[in-house]
Amino acid sequence: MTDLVLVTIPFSHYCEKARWALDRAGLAYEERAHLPIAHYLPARLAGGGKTVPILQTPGRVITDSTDILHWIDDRLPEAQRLFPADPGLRSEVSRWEERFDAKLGPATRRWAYGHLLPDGENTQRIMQKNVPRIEALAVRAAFPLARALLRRGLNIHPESCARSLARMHEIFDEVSAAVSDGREFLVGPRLSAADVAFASLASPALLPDRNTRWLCARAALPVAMRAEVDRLRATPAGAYALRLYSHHR
Ligand SMILES: N[C@@H](CCC(=O)N[C@@H](CS)C(=O)NCC(=O)O)C(=O)O
Repeated sequence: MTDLVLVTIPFSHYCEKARWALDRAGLAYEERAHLPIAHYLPARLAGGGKTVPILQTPGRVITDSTDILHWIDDRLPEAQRLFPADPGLRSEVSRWEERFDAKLGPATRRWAYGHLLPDGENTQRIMQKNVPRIEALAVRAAFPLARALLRRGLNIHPESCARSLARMHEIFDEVSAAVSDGREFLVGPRLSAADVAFASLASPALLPDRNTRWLCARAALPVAMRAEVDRLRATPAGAYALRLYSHHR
């Protein structure tokens, strides 16, 4: 029994970021997962807006993944928090995290959908996992419509996907430069919100083994996507994110 409810789209990487922080803090929660578009009503009923994750707590409803991480931090001893107390480290963590939230998350999402949506069979399989049966049936019955809505909603076409891939490379290069000295964490001596945000928001482009429950196995990816995933996994930034998944997720 728990009084925390997390409303999600199960394969959303922002939701993965919130789940990671909740799991790491040992906080029990009930996840209510929905498909994109089908999530609108549950999100509203939960007291949120258009986007997930939404965390319902006894005191308030939190409608942004970063705010969820801060709320969790308030419940943890200083040594376990994702935002360090030291002002210099804290502002560096926040700077990276904001960049990942604003630029990396939208880019990996658009790029991954751009590859996955044409592969109707695999995408339907991903979408039917972990959601209410009625939504799984609906997506099976009306996949072409769902696909068209997603393409329009996320502005997915070859040029925008190419721009997103360029943005991903830019951010991976920045992170690779920062971790090329072999450090375990992006900022400071222990896991921070910058690490959790990077690994989660990069996960559609890295397919960490620990995240396949929410996405799919690498072997099931379209060939061109798999090739890029393998390239990104081999970068210092990719290797660092995969290490975070192996050791800290
Ligand atoms: N800044 C928000 C972004 C969350 C976000 O973009 N969520 C996406 C899923 S990946 C969403 O709910 N999209 C639905 C929509 O915009 O209609 C956060 O960090 O929580």
